[in-house]
Amino acid sequence: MDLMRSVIAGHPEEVYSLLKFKLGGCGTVQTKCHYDQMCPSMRTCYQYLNQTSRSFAAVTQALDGDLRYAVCIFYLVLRALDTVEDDMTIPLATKLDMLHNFYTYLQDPGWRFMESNEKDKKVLEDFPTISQEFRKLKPLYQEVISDICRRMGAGMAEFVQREDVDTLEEWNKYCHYVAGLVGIGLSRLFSGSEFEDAIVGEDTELANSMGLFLQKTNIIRDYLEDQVDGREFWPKQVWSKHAKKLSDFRQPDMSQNALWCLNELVSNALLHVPDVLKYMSRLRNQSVFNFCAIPQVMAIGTLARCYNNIKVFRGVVKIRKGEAVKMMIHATNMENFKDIMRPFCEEIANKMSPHDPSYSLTMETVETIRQLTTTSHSLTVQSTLTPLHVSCALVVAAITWQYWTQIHWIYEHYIEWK
Ligand code: IN0
Repeated sequence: MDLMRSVIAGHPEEVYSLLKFKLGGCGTVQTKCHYDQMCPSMRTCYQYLNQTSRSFAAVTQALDGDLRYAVCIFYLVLRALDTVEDDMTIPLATKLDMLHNFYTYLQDPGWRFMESNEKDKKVLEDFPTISQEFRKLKPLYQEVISDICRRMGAGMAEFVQREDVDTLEEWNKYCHYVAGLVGIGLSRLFSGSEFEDAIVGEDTELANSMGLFLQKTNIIRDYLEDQVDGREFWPKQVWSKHAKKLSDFRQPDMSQNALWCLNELVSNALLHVPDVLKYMSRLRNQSVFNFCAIPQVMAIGTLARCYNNIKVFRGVVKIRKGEAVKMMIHATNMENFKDIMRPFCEEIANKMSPHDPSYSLTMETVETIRQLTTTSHSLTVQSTLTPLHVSCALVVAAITWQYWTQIHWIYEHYIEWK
């Protein structure tokens, strides 16, 4: 299905990336974990990580040394905290108490929460397994994770009592709590592992931008899903210029207003790209680079797809699997990272209209990103295949795909946790 989607969309070169990825030839996300050598509780943690996010789990498990355990536990602990924040069935007073005290539960071997109705409730129900592994991490990692949980829990408590997000300043603040702090924590883990220089952990501004760029992209993309669930994360300062209520953007006669608001928010998110590029250029360790690069290239791809796209208000906007895999495989060094970013920036530039109220701000940012991402080579020149070559390759690909799908099914059901 993914193969066909890439071909239909006029991107047969993605077929090669999809096959390479599916056949396991992708070093970026190849796991270095040996489950058989792990204690049962750590194995369970990896199981939870794999259940919550497959592609993120793969790059996490490819991290070097003890960093992979620290990041896995950090992710699960954050998932648990996030699950508390999201659960609308928890009474407000209980929720506030839990958010403020969450970091103390890391030291309590018996703490668990059995009353959640959320899809990831397992991480709360089996929190003792996660906290047990947390307490085995080296003290420096424990301090970082605990500190981030304390600050994030307090920040979430502040926002849980509000209906919506008012100003752009507040939008930045909310995104700082739920994602910027993740960037700050991860960066301190990277430096603490000594795989990265101290400056990576010390420069909290850049680390914060890494998280803000991801979170703003999620918020922009998830407009409809959040509306359906009764949540609003788009900042009022921006949407109130174009509508009386945020939900108005769902009306067909509000399309132009909806797009102007959307474009202004995309433009705001793009402001973080220069910081993202600077942060990425400081990374020295290959596994850390891959881990950080993948979500960022997915985000710029998603933003480019969302820009001026009415489908944001009608359904789900996603990048093709083939495109995502191609990016995952290539995002392994700074030159390639820029080569992936730049065409998305051009995709936005091509969709811009001078009638758009945020045109000049977007143009300015796009121009800055253009300058920062200009490199000596480009991904597009790599494709020198003739149409005949491509057609033959597609036939071979389709046959291999069928064969592989069957083999992989057997593999996944038999071998995974043995
Ligand atoms: C993340 C981030 C993440 C990874 C690498 C470096 C980062 C630096 C700063 C901030 C966050 C960083 O990545 C994940 C990616 C992810 O989960 N992707 C999903 C797809 C999706 O659309 O949700 C997948 O299934 O692969 C991420 O989104 N967040 C996250 C959470 C914890 C950690 Cl340790 C790292 C969530 C968020 C809110 C953006 C911070």
